[in-house]
Amino acid sequence: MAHRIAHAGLAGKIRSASDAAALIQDGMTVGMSGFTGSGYPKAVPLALADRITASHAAGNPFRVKIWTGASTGPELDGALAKADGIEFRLPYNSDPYARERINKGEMQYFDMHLSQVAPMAWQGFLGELDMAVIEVTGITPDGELIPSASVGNNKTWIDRAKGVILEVNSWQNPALEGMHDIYYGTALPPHRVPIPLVRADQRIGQPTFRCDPAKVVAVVETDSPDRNAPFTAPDATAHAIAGHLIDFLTHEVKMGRLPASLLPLQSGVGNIANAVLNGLIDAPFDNMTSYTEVIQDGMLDLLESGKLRMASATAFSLSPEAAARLNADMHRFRDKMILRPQEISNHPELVRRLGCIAMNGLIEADIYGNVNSTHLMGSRIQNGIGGSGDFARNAYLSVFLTPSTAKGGAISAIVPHCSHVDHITQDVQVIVTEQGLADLRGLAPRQRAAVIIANCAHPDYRPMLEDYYARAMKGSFGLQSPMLPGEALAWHQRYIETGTMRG
Ligand code: 0RQ
Repeated sequence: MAHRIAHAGLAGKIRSASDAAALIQDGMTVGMSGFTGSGYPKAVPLALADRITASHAAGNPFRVKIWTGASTGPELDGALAKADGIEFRLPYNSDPYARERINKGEMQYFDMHLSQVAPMAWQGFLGELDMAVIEVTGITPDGELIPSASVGNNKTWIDRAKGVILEVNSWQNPALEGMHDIYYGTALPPHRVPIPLVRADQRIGQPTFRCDPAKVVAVVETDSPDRNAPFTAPDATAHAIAGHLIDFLTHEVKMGRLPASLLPLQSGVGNIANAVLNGLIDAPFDNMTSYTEVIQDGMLDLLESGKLRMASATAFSLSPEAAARLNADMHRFRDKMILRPQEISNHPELVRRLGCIAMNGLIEADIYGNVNSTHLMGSRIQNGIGGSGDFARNAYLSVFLTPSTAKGGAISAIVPHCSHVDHITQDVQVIVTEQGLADLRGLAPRQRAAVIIANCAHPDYRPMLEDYYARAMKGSFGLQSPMLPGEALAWHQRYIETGTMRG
């Protein structure tokens, strides 16, 4: 391991995980690395959770505020939430224990656009950052840090925190060195300047994080895998959704509205996004690029097929098999991948300039094309907005993908009115379900309603939506976006009371 820590001063700061965790006090704000289950610290959060559990048992409350890049893993969010050690968390969570605490009202959760986290941390109103806990692949002889399998907000946490704890994880492949592009040119207004990136494959920064060695309070050696959740194989629904979208993209190329290599792809996480990427292997597009948040299995397959020329992201989000494949062939993949800070991978200026094709999942869409990505029945958080807002609003083409029903058909994903809105109708251009695709570009609300109900709703729910819409046309206060307020949300109330949205 010693060769991973090539800086003599920092090698002298090696401590055990529990000694490092002892430097974190009750009430502190801690910025941790980690993005979609990769590159998060594994040993210090576990040791901290043990300490918190012991402290609670002794009658001394102990809770910290946690900032991350996005979701992490069971050793971080899971362990700390189980220990009831998180008072406040930002920006994106998908851990089931933390989700439960949030929905029971036991944890404050500030769900933010991922591109805005670093700038807001610099603006200062989030408060001071007491400690950064960052996983790295190694430390160079001059004390610079070789990033791990995610970049996230690490640059900002290292710069802002009063103290830094480093976890040097020898499980991460040393050949990751050179894959990252850390841009140091961001500033707050009035000093902000254009970000000089005009192509998805461009490098504008340096491969390492700068870090003042004097700020490092402990270095912990680890050898632990990332979370790497497996993907389930795409089912018939996912294949149908992918098929509709690929037909649409093919048509757009034919009409001259997209180039034959498409435009840089942004793909959300989950099985449907993965099915779309797999479908693109056999689609008639070559020389594609991606400018996205995470590189998942499907993206790796696309790279291997030669159809995708390069992928730019802020993190990996791979199954164990894909992680092993990447690790075994890192040298070959490294030249085709760039990992950047999330304020750059998700930057609205860059998403708009590059003209990304955004493809994200949803919880529900209403008949006018507003989209709810986050709250079940309007109040229960599932994960968070993640990067979907950064991309949807600024994309060249903003697509949302979903099965037409959830919970075995008891819930329609197409509803009269979203119970919570993350993406307003202006940010939603295409909705795809296994039933079909609604191209909403250029359509006014009543035109959108007709296309969404006809093309996207499940046949079990289509008559109910048609009936509602016909009555709304008669009883609505105005006819720009016809609505019967009480009845619209009664769909959700019916599910809460009876377990089904069916009438
Ligand atoms: O819950 O497992 O308890 O049954 O929601 O749904 O079907 O597993 O779908 O994994 O594609 O996630 C929007 C959550 C979809 C995701 C969302 C229930 C359903 C299940 C999950 P159960 P599925 P997916 C860049 C992009 C926001 C962040 C984002 C997401 C659970 O895509 O988090 O886009 N997006 N980031 O049963 C009630 C409905 C429901 C419903 C689904 N209508 N009503 N429950 N569910 N629809 C990536 C990052 O930012 C990192």
